[in-house]
Amino acid sequence: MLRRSIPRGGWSRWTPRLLTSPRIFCLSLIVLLGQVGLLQGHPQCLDYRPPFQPLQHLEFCSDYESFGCCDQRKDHRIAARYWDIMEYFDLKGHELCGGYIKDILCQECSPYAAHLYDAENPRTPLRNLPGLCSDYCSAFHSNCHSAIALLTNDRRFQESPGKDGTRFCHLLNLPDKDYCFPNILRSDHLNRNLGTVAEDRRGCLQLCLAEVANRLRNPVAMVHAGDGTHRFFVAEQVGVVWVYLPDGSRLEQPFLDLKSLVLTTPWIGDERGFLGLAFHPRFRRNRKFYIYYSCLGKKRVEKIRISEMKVSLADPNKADPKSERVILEIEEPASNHNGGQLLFGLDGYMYIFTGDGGQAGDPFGKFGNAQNKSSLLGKVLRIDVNGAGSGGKRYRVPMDNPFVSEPGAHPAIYAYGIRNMWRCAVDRGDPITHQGRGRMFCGDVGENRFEEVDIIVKGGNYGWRAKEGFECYDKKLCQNASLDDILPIYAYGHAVGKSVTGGYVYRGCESPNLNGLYIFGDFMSGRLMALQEDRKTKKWKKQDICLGSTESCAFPGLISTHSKFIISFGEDEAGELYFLATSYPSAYAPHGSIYKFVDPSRFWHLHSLGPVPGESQKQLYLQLSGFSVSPPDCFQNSGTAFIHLESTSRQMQVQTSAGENQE
Ligand SMILES: [Ca+2]
Ligand SMILES: [Ca+2]
Repeated sequence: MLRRSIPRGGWSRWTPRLLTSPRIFCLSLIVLLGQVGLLQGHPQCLDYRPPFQPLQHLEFCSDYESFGCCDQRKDHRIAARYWDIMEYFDLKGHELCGGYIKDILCQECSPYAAHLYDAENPRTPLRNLPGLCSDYCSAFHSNCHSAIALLTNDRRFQESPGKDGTRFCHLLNLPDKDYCFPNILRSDHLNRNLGTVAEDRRGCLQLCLAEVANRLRNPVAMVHAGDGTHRFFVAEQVGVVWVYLPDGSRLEQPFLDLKSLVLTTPWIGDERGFLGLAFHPRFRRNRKFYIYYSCLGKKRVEKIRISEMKVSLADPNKADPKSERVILEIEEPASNHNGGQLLFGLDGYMYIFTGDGGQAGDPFGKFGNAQNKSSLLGKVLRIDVNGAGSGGKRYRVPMDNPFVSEPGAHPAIYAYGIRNMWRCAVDRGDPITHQGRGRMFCGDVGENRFEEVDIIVKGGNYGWRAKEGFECYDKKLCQNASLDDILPIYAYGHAVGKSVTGGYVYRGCESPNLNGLYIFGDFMSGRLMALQEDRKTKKWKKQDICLGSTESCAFPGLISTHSKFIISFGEDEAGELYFLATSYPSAYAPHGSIYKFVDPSRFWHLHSLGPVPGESQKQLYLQLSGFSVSPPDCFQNSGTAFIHLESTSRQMQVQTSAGENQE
């Protein structure tokens, strides 16, 4: 099958024929990519950048010209390598192996190259062959094992016995079966159950949803100003913030448009962009709010920037575009892991959650950024925005920050050992007892095995890169006795989901059964989950959230499915809980929606309250679904909800914690 020294020109006549079978294969790949590949989240290139659309047509790896990791130059390089290899083949070999070799070489252009070549796992060297699924690998090996020596210099592959592909395919095996080639293109099992939890297991929390907004471009944050207006502000990754009024309508003009400053691309997997927004605790008085976004600095250095802005004096629904005052900028060594959460604690200080800087395995410096207290990356920072610091700093470091007197440590650090916390929230506390008030919950996205949920405490070391979830990641650092890290309250493996999105502890008054549950999700799998604390054992128990498995979700206005990719969670001023998701996670694609959680069981609570016959029962339910109950009707702190009954013109007072008392 192999032969030597075939003049290159001789192959041109073969080209049409020998590409016939690969062409069919390629066509099916294109179809698959169109249907599924783009819907899979978290694609990444070998350089940790998001995949992109090449500016010019790709002649060789043309399957990846609409979305992938190769430009024309790289495509030419791969084509040249292909032809070099094919010079060793005769006609039969060409027909048998041409397609395989092309497929394998072109995986560098796959939008999932980082997964296929194991770049995501720095404990293993970068593969020089992509991860192949076992069936495909066996077929390749049995037909074309002589090609292996031409594709790689790695001696382990060459030493594998000629006829038996088991060892070879074992070496090419990827621990995550979703990511091997060609499964990566067909892996639609997550998409198929778009947002619905497939299993309705016992103990599954049954909730319904109401879609309150849609057509948003990767909505990353939904926050309220805490000013009593019950407006909410929704930020899109591209850098636009919209105002929604309590009646659910959106103002035509954006609150803020920073598109020209914000660094992002339309490519799925781009973690850069407008990432966070928080209002000053005294916003009503000082009109200040804070933003967190990616931008380009001098010499095209990528940075994250945290700025203060003010709302316009003339229009409370518009930011003053000239008011930006940069508080902090941090250089980003890679385009992934840029953190993005901003929030104010009950202490009035601003908390900033940065990522570890990027690439994989926190490779920077001697032991990574997250464990390095001289770096601001991989940290929770705490600053006082109400004062100026030394050296022209536009913030003050609180005197009781944990590392202010540690030599070499940055005084703004509040907690460390963080990989890439994506979405954190402060617990408002139980509406009556105030239990839990002030706790800060975060989801910390894992490397390639575990996703975790943490409660942030002052001075805490959250373990990364020594640990991922409860397990050691960097063995040497992990065994260091001085690590003294804080374990997550909950962690889950990648069979459940591959990118945690932190949520909120529910403290609203419309769904009293949810009080105290920490509700969060997974960006990749679209799963919604809840954690409940056992206050005796201090352990947190997970419950899955099932949607639409009760008849209640059939009420008009309620739904039981959602777009898959859960980007963020949000709370309105009254404490009702929402999440933000999209069916196509590109910063420019207007496929994002906001969903409100509705607990259908509260219907039964109220049903038991008294005589609400027939049709008015439904009316009552609909009102409770949040459509007619305007937030000011719900007095969070008094522990009671006043619900106006349209059908009976009667006021009801319901105790929020149990729903047993009434007036
Ligand atoms: Ca980064
Ligand atoms: Ca951790």
